[in-house]
Amino acid sequence: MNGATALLRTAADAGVRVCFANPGTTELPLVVALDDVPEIRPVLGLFEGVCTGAADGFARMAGTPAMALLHLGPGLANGLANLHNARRARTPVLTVVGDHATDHHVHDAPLESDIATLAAPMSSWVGTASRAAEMAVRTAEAITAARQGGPATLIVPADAQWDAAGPMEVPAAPPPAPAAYPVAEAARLLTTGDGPAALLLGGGALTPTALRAAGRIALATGCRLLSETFPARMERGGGLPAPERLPYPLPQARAVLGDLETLVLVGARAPVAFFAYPDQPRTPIADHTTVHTLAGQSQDGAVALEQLAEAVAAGADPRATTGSSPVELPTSGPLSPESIAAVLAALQPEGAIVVDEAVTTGRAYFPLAAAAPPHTYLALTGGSIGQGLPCATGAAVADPDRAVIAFQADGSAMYTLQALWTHAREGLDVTTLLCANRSYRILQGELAHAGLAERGPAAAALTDLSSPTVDWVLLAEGMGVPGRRVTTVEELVPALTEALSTPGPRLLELIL
Ligand SMILES: Cc1ncc(C[n+]2csc(CCOP(=O)(O)OP(=O)(O)O)c2C)c(N)n1
Ligand SMILES: [Mg+2]
Repeated sequence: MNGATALLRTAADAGVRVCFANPGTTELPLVVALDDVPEIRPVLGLFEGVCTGAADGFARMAGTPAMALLHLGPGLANGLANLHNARRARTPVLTVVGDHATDHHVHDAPLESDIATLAAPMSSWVGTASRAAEMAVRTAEAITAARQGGPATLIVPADAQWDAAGPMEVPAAPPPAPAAYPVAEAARLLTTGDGPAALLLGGGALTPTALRAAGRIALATGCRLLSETFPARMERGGGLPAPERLPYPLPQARAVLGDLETLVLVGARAPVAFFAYPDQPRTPIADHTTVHTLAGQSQDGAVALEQLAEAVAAGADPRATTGSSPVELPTSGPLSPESIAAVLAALQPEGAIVVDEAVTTGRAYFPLAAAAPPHTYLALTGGSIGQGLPCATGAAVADPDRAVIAFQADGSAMYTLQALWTHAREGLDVTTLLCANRSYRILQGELAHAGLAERGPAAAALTDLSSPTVDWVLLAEGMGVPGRRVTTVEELVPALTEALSTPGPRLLELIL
């Protein structure tokens, strides 16, 4: 067995099932070795940001690590923006980056660069398997690190891939230490305070079990339920308790949190302003609020919530927290964020996976979808746009029996539109709702918010996408995805119904 096979065998034994790849010459031993390790499915991405975003989407859904295979420093650099999102989501991604053979570095060949330095800010762990004999151990270390803290980057020189690896000895990963959650203090704050209190849920505290426990706590103590603005993965609908999402704009977030005496964090960080603005506070939390962390981001928020529910709500009936009326389907009218949200929330099938990178068009959707059938919601965790279509790719590979809906803004889609080709190539059941407002609408809003509404020609030019207009139907068709343009609710309802009931990828271009 050579080093490349040792890497893949170790990864397969650790549960890796897919490799989203864009390889080059320095990764060819790994490309060849994939044929010897059939447990790992190779999926070609035509841009590295597609590979890293797809690995993120796959691992968010599967819960097991996904692999991205990239070519040297430049290939990694192309994939970094979506590794950033995966790092913010703490997704277990194993990024494998080929490097020149060890004795070739001195020649400073054209593709030579400092891969470890490029990888560091977007990785929870960076390591190199310098020799074939180290390949299995380093791979196991990287996967353990990825499971604990998010993306791990393993650099593999070409000679370490092609040399013989010798016997594989992989020490078993140490079992995670049992966590103790400060339940008593949380219970005291929620039951003895006389001002308003809230739980802010994020990370692993957005599973059905966690949400039901949170619902019981809310019922028993009167606290409010809030969720992170951009959760990595959240189960929603079907009568699950529906926390209010912390709004993205700072003034609205301050309005939601402003009166709190107590804020208990479960799997979420203390919220901060997305951006700083002159003369505005940097966080939405009021000075008088006591913030208590029940479970950190790397801990099991669901377990912590169940323990807290036992402490404060032993008798509460979880069923009493459920109940929602179905979303009413609009039948006519112009396309708008509101009408699109209502059509989607009303038509999305049970078990759908909704990948939300719809930016401004998507804001109306989240509250409505609480009343939709049970589904999974995946958000843009790190704010680095160009994640939606790749994330949908990975989610669809992970869950081929579920309908994946890429709810997608136009400007963001242009960063990684090559993902559509992978949707077609792999026959993925992804319906892309492409929201064509033909602008960077959010930035136009930010300009207004900053008091710069009187835009000069430069500001107008740098936020407008209407000249020339992008033809998404042609782009989709050109990559093998059937596309259709939709301009009214009358057209959207049958088009979306058809797209969702037909297997395979579809793109609907929604003209706003
Ligand atoms: C990688 C990256 N580059 C640039 C930005 C800055 N940015 C944030 S939103 C945005 C435009 C979003 O436009 P679009 O996707 O069309 O959504 P809309 O605002 O029109 O709803 C840009 C350029 C970013 N967040 N990430
Ligand atoms: Mg736009």
